[in-house]
Amino acid sequence: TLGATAPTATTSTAAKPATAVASFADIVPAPVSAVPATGVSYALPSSASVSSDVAAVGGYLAAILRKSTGYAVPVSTAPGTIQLLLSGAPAAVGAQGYQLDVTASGVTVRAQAAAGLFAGVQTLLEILPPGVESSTVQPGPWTLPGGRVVDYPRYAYRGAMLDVARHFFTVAQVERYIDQIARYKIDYLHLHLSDDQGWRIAINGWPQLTAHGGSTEVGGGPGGYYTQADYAAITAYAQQHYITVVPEIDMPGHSNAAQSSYAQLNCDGVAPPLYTGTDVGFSSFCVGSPTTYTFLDDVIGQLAALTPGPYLHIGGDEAQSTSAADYATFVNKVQAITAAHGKTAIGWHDIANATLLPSTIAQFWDTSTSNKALTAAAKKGTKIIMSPANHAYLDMKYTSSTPLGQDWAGLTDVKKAYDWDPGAYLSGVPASAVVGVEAPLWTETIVTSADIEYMAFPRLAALAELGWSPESTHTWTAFRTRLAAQGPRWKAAGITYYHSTQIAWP
Ligand code: TNX
Repeated sequence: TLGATAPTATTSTAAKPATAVASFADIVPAPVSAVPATGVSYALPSSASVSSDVAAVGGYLAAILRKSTGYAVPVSTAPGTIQLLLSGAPAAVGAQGYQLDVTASGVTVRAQAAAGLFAGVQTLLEILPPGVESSTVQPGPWTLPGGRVVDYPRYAYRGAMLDVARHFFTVAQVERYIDQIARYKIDYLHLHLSDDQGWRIAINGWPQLTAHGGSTEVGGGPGGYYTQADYAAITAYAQQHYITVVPEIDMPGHSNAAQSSYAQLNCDGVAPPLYTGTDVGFSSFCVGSPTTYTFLDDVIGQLAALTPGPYLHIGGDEAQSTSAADYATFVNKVQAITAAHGKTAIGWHDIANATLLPSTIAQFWDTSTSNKALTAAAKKGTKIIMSPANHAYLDMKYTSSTPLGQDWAGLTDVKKAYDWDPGAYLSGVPASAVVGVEAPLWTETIVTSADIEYMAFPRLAALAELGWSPESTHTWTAFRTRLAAQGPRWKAAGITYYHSTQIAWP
């Protein structure tokens, strides 16, 4: 059961502490089990230290604590006031779960693997006062409520997608988003690296892709691209946050930037001009030309070599300028190329119209709750990532007056983002076919990090909870309260979140 009330803070004066003690009931995503120990709390002393069986996770926690507490927070192997241990965790927590104990004498996180320790650290931070999110020293006291959390995820795939093609975002901006999504136990970052409006990843031997195809973006701005070293830096930073990058090259449509860079990728041999509008469905690689596959073998091969994770996203959406027969031919060839480079393909659910390899994963993005081709594929074993546009798309407007975003899938305020069940959403698709959820952020109207944050928060937290928390915790009224407690945290972190009127922010 979830703790309903926060234990009262013990302070030496009668004055109300500057920061109330957080409650186990406020943890987002809701944990599997959180049992408060009535009357027990633990305040970090100024001598607080971290010991960790995984040095990097200890270092991550200590760095956050140092900034906001101003304490030295050394990391050592001698038992610290906060201990992160790869021993003693219950078997049920698996590879990503953890057990967190706060007693009168200290804090212990136990896990079976480093990723579990990292997840436990996120929960630990959430039961510290909101000021812990600040990058400057805050007053404290740094009191944690006593009790035990035992926690592990519902789904293995809990994703966020950032479209760096419609508008380009720098390595630092992507890293900032990684910092933010990691706090909600997101474990995949899908980067939409190419579209009609821009090509964002350097490919050796094809320099025009970035020199020309990367030189603009929606609205005609300068665009940009990642060198292979930049991309490696992003994947490494993500790995340090236990996040796996899924790179996407969208094809056979959404391909104008590449086709504009190389005439030979067009069936008529003519390179079209760069495109900075927001229409979709007008471009297609030349499916019948061997050059197309020579090119894609280089792209997929290099991207596969650079990508530590198992997945490559091959796009496949809205190929309205590709015939049905060509589409199937193309998707089948690209799946084979992806497999030849040792990766598992993910594609937008449109790929269910081709012959899917057993390992290929389909990402559902429609607004309907039924899809014939996808249901048929699921019955043959295809696994599905759920991103229904009317619930999971972070680029939809919250209300008709939201200054950013689109509304083709409807308006999506927090309740709509939260109130659906990924496991029971698609008719005819068994719950066992669903491997997780993803919150895509398309960026036709999104230009700055503040824009990203305004669209992602609070909805990303809703999607993260759908991905992590057991279905049994799913209650809008409880979620609203939990989410409200995130407001002061986002404020302290400098995140420009949307103050939805559906939430009673403190
Ligand atoms: C549809 S959904 C798209 C994207 C757009 C998005 C805008 C999907 C797989 N494709 O190309 O950016 O809508 O909301």
